[in-house]
Amino acid sequence: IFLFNVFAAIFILVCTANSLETITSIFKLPPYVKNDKEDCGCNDSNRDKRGVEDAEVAEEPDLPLQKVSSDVTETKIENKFNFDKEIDNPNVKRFNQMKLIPKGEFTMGSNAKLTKDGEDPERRVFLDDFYMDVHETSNIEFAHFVKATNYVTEAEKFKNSFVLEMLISKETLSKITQQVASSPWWLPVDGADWLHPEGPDSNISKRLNHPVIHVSWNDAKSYCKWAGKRLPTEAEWEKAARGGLENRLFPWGNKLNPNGKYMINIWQGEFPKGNTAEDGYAATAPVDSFPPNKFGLFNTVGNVWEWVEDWYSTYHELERAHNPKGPKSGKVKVKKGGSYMCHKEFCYRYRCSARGENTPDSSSSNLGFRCAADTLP
Ligand SMILES: [Ca+2]
Ligand SMILES: [Ca+2]
Repeated sequence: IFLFNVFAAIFILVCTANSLETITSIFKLPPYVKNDKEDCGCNDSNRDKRGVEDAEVAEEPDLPLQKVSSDVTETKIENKFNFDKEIDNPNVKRFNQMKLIPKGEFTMGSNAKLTKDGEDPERRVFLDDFYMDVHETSNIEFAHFVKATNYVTEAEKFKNSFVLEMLISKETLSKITQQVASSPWWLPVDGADWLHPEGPDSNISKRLNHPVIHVSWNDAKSYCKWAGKRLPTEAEWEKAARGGLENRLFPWGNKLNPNGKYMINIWQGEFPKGNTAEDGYAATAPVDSFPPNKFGLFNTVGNVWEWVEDWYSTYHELERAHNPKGPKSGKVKVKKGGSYMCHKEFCYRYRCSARGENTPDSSSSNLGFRCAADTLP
């Protein structure tokens, strides 16, 4: 009887241990490590370096280094990429087409209160006819602008720009001494600009069809003016992105992956530790990737954030607005659409009504733009 009791006690102990493990695994928290603000820190990558502090991470990087593509760490000879030749090559695809966005009313914003960025409330907005770029401004189109005007971007003048840590080469990483306090995955990289997206040892030779990045609001304004276009207002951008659908989260509907299909370049996996790139891209994607919306526009949401004309405010007129242009003045400009860094748990901003803000001289590795126009240039 004694031996039976001992075996029974052991049996019960083992069973309890197993069930405890099962119970623990059922209630196990998801593998997300959220930051305080539950966002990607995209609004922190400002030129005024709000909150930039010495980077401990620069000496002992604990995040895995991940290459975007083979050209990130190409040799210095290849970095002397000369785009003059490329832009005269008739085989290099252009991305400067526009589509008419027909006049009419739409519902702007959202009542869902998914962020504190001032998306709410929903309001009716009327817009006249306007034209919108089909694609985000690509490197090849920006190269045409620079060749014609010798324009120097603000990132080139300041000699640095913000880059997502995991895209930076080991060599460049070893030279960085600062980071953004509230979003330590943003590092100011000396020599990062539109021609060198991850710093001096990177180039765009294989990314001519990708969106131009490291461009400030001021740079975007200059480009659009040169092209005979202008920046869209926030209302124009949002109407164009919605593609004629009312009250939908995304340009194609409410399901992120309809029929299991990837429609957008965002982040998969744990942010900011690792991007599994199940949609095919760990950083920027070509501007004509993924299906277009019903207006024929590509990558409005996702891929890169896009500057718009408006100053940022969370206050909105509730009365039906006619071609609204936003506040008369401000300190930061609105950006729309989210980027390849967006993840639902951190930065649920890859939606039509979502918005962000940065100072007009800021630039980063996930921020670009597209132009609008009243008449075709
Ligand atoms: Ca992606
Ligand atoms: Ca975009």
